[in-house]
Amino acid sequence: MSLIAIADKLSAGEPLSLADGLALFETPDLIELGRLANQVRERLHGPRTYFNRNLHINPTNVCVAACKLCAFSRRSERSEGAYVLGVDEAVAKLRARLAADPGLGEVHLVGGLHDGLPFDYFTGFLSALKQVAPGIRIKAFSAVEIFFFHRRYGMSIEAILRRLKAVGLDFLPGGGAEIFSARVRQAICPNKCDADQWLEVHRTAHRLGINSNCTMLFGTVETIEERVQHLLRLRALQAETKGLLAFIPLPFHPENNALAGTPAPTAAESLRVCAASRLLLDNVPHVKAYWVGLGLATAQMALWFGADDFDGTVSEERIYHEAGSQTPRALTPEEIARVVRAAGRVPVERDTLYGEANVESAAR
Ligand code: V47
Repeated sequence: MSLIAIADKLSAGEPLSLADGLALFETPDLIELGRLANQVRERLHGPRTYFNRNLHINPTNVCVAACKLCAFSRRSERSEGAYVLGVDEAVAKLRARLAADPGLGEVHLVGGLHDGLPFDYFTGFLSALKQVAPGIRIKAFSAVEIFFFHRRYGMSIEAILRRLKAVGLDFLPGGGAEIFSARVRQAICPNKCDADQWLEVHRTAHRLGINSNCTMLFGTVETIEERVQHLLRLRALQAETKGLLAFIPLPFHPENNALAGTPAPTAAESLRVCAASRLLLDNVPHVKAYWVGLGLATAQMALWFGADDFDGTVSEERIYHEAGSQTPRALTPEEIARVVRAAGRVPVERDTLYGEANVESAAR
């Protein structure tokens, strides 16, 4: 399948097939691939590049899953570097961030699968944060955590989501999808939910009016076909529910984890995945260049390879930095705007649901 034939399909608005996807991942013509993805990106969003003011909080790094890809998790509370954040500590972090930046719009909350905490710990966490700042949206708990709660606390996925929504959950982050192939999951994350279970959590969330993001972790042991199949499963979920707002390609970081020694994906590989994803996921509105994962330089380039979102100010990021990310741990909104403008794009501050945010301060 040539890129010319794929370009014709795209002009006709036809969804791409598995064979088309393989061709996108195999073509030597990275620039043409980027041009096609950029056409879609500009048709949907013009030159706009979205970002938000967010704060990452990871309640605990204690995790029973022991995923080989992860540098963040600790096996038990007794392991070196293990922690469980008290609700008061999380509230103090939020208050400090709000004092520094009253325009903060979102808390991004994800953590390990800790089997010794009551469900009340998590509901208490959400309601305490929401009480401090009722206007802030809480994007919390990957599908892997929701599925773990369902098993651990003996409630249906729907009941878990309803309980969390009632105390402040607004949105589900896209983590934990990794690669849906059972072969790959067995190799890199055998103890967490499988593809069907991950998809079922998002399907249920969408039915309850909770939107979500989705991700793909690339650069471990997956084949190109497994990447394309992953993207096609996300596209099928979206065709069914329309609840996904953004896709985030996540390049593997190989430091301090059990897959150390695997070479990290190059910038060219990350740009290819970004562009191919933009073209295959024709029904997902946004593609995020998560600068913490990509690195700032590659994230800038990604804005010409299909991505229209730079993620956010982040602050307090741990998962990628423990796995070797060399980016800053946070950026100010001004720094993001400068980096985006330097890439030739127009920064637009957004809220969690892609409404424009802090428009007055952006004009200054
Ligand atoms: O699920 C963990 C990945 C994810 C490593 O929804 C690793 O807006 C690379 O999902 N190398 C968590 N990746 C991050 C995530 C995310 C990030 C930003 C925005 C959003 C969103 C979601 O990070 C995990 C896993 O796939 N991860 N360890 C690693 N060593």
